[in-house]
Amino acid sequence: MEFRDFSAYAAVGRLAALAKAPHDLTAAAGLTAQRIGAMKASCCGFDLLYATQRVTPEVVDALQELADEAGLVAACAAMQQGAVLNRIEGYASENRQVLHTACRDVFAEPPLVPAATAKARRELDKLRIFLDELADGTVTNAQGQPFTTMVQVGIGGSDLGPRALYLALKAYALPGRAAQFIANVDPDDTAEVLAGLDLSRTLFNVVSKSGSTLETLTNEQLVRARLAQEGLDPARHLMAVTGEGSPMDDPGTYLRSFYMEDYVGGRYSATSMVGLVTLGFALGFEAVMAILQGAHEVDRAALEPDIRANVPLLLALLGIWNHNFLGHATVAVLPYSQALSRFPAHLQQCDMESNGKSVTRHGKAVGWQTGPVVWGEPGTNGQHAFYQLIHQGTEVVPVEFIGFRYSQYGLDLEVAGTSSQQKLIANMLAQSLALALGKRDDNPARCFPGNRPNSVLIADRLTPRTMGALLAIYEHRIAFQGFCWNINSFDQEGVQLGKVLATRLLDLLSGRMVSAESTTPEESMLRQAGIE
Ligand code: G6Q
Repeated sequence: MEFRDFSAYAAVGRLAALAKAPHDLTAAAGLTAQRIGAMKASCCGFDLLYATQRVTPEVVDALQELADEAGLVAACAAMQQGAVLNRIEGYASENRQVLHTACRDVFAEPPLVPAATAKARRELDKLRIFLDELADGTVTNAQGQPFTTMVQVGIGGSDLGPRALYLALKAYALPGRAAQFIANVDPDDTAEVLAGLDLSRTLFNVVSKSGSTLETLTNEQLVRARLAQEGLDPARHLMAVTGEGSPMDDPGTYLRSFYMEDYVGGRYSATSMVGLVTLGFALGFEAVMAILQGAHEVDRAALEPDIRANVPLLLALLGIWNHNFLGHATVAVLPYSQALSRFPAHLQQCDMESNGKSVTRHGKAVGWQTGPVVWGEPGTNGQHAFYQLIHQGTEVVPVEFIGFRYSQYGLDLEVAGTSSQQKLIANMLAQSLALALGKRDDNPARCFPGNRPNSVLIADRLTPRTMGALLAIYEHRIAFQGFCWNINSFDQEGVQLGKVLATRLLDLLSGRMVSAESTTPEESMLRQAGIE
C-alpha cells in the first residue's frame, strides 16, 4: 500500500475551492423534497440521510475523487487481507497487521485471512462450550447454583466497547443474567459495583490484552481480596481474556482463559473475546453470532467503491468535508436511543485515540487537520442541556444523529395521538431540520443561523445484528479517515508519557524512589496537591 500526503491530492484543491461557497441550506430551495430523497445511502439495515449536510452533488463527486485518488477502499481491503498497516515507516512502531475484521469473517468460506479467522473460530468454539456448560449446570458455584452476574474488569478498549454494546443490548439479556463493569482504579468504582452483588453467584472476567495494565491488575487484586474475605475460591469465580503469553496467561489461576491476538487493537476489540465473553454470558451465543454477522456484513459493504453506496466511507468523507474544508473542530454523535448511552464514549476513544495524531505514516509532521474532537450524549436529554450551543453558539458543531424506528421493549403508549417512540424520532428529525434550516426573527436572540451540518443514520430497531453493523460502520469510518489523512490510526503512543510519569509519582509515594532534591516537578506537584 502506498499512502500519500493529504495535501498532495488534486481532489483536495478542488474541494478547497468548492468550500469557499458551500451549499446554503437556508436558501429558498436549499432543502427540497427532491434533495432529501436523493441524498440517501443505505447499508446493512441502516439508511443515511445526508441532505442536511452542506454538500452539493458536485462536492460529493469531488469527495468520490478524493476517495479514489487516496485509494481508500483499496486500503480497507488491504487491511482486511492482513497488510501490516500499524506502522510508521522508518521508526520503531508496533509493526502489526490490523485484523479486527478477521474476528467476524467467520461466516465466509474461505475467510480473507484463514489463519486469523481460524483462531477466532477456536475461541468462539471455546465460548460456545463454556456457555453451554453454564446453561446445563456443568459450571456452577460451590453450592451448585448458577452464576447470575459477570463483572468485566478492564479499562480503555477492554471496557468501553464491551460496556457500550452490553448497555445497547441489555434488553435482550437472558433471564437471570446481567453484566457489570469495573474500569477505574478509583477504589470507589470497585466498591460501588461489589456492594450491590451476591459474590457467590458472580463471575469476574478480567480482560487485559497486555496482561499488565495497572488499573486492571489492581482491581483484580481488590476483587480477589473480597472473594477471599467471603470465603470464595477465586479460581472458581475469576476468568481471563488476554494475549497468549501475557503475564495474565496463567490458566491454572482462572476458571477459564480466552485469548485475543496482538493484531486486534484494544479499541477495535469489542468483537473479539474482549467483548464477546461478557456479551455471551449476558445475552447468549446466538446474540454473539448476530453481532458478528452485522459487523461482517458492514466489513464487506465497506469495500464498495461508489461512495454513494458505501455508508462508512460516505460518513468518513462528509466528516472530512466538515473538518478539513469547512473548518469545524468537533463532531457530536447524538443517539436518539437511551440504550446507546455509552456509544459516544466508545467512539470518543475509538476515534480520538485512532486519529488524534500529528505525524504521517512516514514520521513527518502533518500539514493538515487530523481527527476532530468527538463527543455526544443521548437525545432527547441533550436537547434540554447543550443544544443551545449547537443551534446558536459561535462554534459550529457538525452532528451525526442515530435513531431507530421501533423501540427494543415495545412498551409504549399513545399520548396526545403519538407514541413515545414517535415523539423520540420526531424530535431527532426536527433537530436535524432546525440545525439545517435555521429561522429568521426580528429578535436577534431568537434567530437561528441554520447551515449547521448534520446527518441522520436510522435503522428499524437496535438489535444484536444492527448493533454489530453500527459498531463496524463507525470503525470503518474512523479507519477511512485515518487512511485519507495518511496517519497510523492503529497505534496510541500519546498515552505513554502520562503512564511513565504516573509510575514515577507512585515510586516516590511508595518510597521505591528517593529523589535527591525536593524541587523536581513530580515532588512539587505531590506536595502542593497535599498527597504524601
Ligand atoms: C486501545 C488502547 C487502550 C487499551 C487499554 C487496556 O486501543 O490500547 O485503551 O485497550 O489501555 O489495555 P489492556 O487490554 O492491555 O489492559
